[in-house]
Amino acid sequence: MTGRVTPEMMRQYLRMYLVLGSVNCIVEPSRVVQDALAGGTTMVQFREKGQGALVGEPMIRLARRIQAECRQAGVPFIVNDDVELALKLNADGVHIGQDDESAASVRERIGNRILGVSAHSVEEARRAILHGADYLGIGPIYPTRSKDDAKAVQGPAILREMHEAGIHLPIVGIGGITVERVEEVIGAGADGVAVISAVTGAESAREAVEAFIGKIRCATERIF
Ligand code: 3NM
Repeated sequence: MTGRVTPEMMRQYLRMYLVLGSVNCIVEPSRVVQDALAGGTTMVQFREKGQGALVGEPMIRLARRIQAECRQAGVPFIVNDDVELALKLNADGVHIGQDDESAASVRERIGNRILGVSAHSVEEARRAILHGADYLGIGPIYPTRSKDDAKAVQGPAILREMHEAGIHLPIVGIGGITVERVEEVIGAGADGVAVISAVTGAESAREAVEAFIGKIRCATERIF
């Protein structure tokens, strides 16, 4: 990437954002990614966390396989938390939470790569914007079983609250999002949905993503 991603481009990438690591998958994770990309996934985050997560070389090998799938599909590959890994792999971006290194310091280290920051309040969102975030991840919108240390469920109202507070950075909703909930999440102001289990736990990741894309398209057409 030559310059920083534009907000318009970022909103496109956020439409159907697949987040995953090996603990979320029953089959080979890069296979899930391949299927999900065939279904139209617009961005992928490698999030190797939780009990039984890979570390060291096996973790790096998996990251490379997933990255290769993303490259082939022309879809950005984002690394969760691990700035070292993102730089080592020349990933397209990094996603960080509030407990990780400060967004400003990550921005300095990653240059023009995409920077996503999880925010749970207007104050956290404002700080992330000041520190150079390209997008905000807001959640958990609904109850989730995919994150052990998830904060209290916020409901779609938090997305509306962000807009009303003048937060205009691209936003993705996360946490418990299913196809049935897409309309509510986009309707409340998210540019897209970030999903783990509704895709990784589906019998066909491709069909699951296709169903999401169909709903996202309908929901966004209604708004824009
Ligand atoms: N972050 P699922 S919720 C990775 O609230 C993650 O910031 C969250 O998984 C947050 O789609 C979450 O299976 C898990 O609910 C999302």
